[in-house]
Amino acid sequence: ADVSSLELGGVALDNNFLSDDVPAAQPFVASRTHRRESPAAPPRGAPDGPENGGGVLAPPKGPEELDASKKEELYGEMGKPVVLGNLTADVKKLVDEGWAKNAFNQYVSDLISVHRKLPDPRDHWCKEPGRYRENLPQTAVIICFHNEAWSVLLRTVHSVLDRSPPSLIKEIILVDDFSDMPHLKLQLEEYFANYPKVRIIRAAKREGLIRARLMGARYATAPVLTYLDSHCECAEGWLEPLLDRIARNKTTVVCPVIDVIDDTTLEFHWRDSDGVSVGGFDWNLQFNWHAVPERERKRHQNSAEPVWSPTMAGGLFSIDKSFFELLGTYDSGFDIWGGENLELSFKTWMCGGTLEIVPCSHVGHIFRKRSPYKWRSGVNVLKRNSIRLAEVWMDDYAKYYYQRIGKDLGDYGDVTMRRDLRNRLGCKSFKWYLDNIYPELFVPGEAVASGEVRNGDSGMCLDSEASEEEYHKPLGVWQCHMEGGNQYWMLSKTGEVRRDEACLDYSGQDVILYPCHGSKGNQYWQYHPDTMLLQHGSSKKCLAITESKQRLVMEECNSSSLHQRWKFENYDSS
Ligand code: LR7
Ligand code: MN
Repeated sequence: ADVSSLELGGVALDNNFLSDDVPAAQPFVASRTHRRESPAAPPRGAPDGPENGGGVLAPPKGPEELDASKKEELYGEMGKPVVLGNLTADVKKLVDEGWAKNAFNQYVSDLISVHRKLPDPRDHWCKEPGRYRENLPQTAVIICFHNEAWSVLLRTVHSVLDRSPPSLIKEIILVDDFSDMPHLKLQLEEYFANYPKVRIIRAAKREGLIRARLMGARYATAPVLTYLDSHCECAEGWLEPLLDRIARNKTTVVCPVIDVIDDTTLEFHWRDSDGVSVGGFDWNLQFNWHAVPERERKRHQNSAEPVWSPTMAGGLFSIDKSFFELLGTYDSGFDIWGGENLELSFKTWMCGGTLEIVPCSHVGHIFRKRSPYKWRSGVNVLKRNSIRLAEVWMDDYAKYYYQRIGKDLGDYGDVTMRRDLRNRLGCKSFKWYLDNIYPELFVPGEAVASGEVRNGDSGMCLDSEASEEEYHKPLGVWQCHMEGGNQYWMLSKTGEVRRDEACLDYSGQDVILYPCHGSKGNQYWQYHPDTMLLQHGSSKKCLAITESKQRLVMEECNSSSLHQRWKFENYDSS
């Protein structure tokens, strides 16, 4: 059915966002001779039932290609890693192709049963009698995909069917976001023909993840929506603790603990309740994980109890359908991927709901290092989505994001209807959200100085990605570009020069980036706006650029040296 012309979330879809690089629709034929064979069809007469065994893919080459010790077992059972031994050139080619298409090891996934068993990652607390309500609401499980690998998609669906009480699954809605991989065409309908709960919906053009999710919601008849990415594995007992929270309060939005499925070996790594993280974000509007803060730990007796989380990762969550609708679902002006997780997080909290991570619920997800599919050319989709988010939900705090992206907002479309929605719902302010829900976040407004940090007359600026990979490495310099990003720094009231969680740190060698610790010491800097010296607290030395202007050094302070002069883009002298 062509549902792409529907109005979603009250906002008509525009058709002009498609650009030429989006793959053209393939003729509707399933290629039977395609090398990646599909797993055996499920035994007839066992619809939706957890069948035993079966479903192991015939590997493209015999298992003699693999590590001999693996021959006897079923690959990857109980979440164990599959390690490929020495490969022939032919198999290596297949492995490489799998990586190229999916950005994970598809070859290894194809060796593993689509019904593989996983270890039970739950805390005892989760299994105590009477822990969950008797009458839990049913859910629709919505799985959107764009060109997902066959075995991975099937394993996602089977993990839902095999490890959820059948009475709680009303339907599983697979939303194909205009894939062109042949196995995702006819074969998918055929495969699920005997699974009455599984419905397949196809977008008539590439909608992107966010509008695909909205399509799925349109078709759902259950009172609760549960979203999963298309490369997940639900662990034993994952669903009941999620639905229980919603049964108790419809405005609670819940996320499972997201366990890591290794992209190379497909090993399932689960973390116990003590290792649970909550979601946050930084002023690039990027999602990040944090340890459960002290104030939140104190609210609980047991680490398996649901914890409040400022944000969600985005892909895996359950929400009451009517609450989702009340919140205006997603901004359907969001394209492809990104930003929607923060949108839903902010408005859940700001408009009267609660966002939780539920440690009793575990779902594995294959984390990838790159995105294997095509994005729109010529538009920075993520930036555009984030600007829409900031414009509607972040009030005056939007400016801190804009400082990061160089202040050029470009065309982000019309957000009037989203603002109307917020007003209609009478949601709280972003300041309220920061003060009450995410007090750990460093707010740039509390900074004494911010922006680029420009050296004397060299045209060079302090520059680093400031990601975790950059920690412990010397801080770099680069030509000033006035676009924020890697050149955006803040000087905090307590004397840190920082970006998000990374602080300039000097312990006698190089000036490096190090996680901010808040106890001054090697991270304490004094800026003298009159002389423009940036002086290190404990060593009393000053930051300087080398003669060659390629590196930073610490020198005895000398206010007449241009090499030691640093100008913060914005300095608040008050
Ligand atoms: O155009 C697209 N259409 C789609 O249907 C692009 C993607 N998709 C599908 C895709 O097949 C996949 O199932 O959307 C899903 C998410 O895309 P991924 O898996 O390529 O990205 P990701 O795992 O990095 O996505 C995380 O961030 C996204 C931001 O928009 C979404 O919120 C994802 O759901 C989210 N995934 C998770 O939260 C799982 C944990 C990752 C973390 C942290
Ligand atoms: Mn994903």
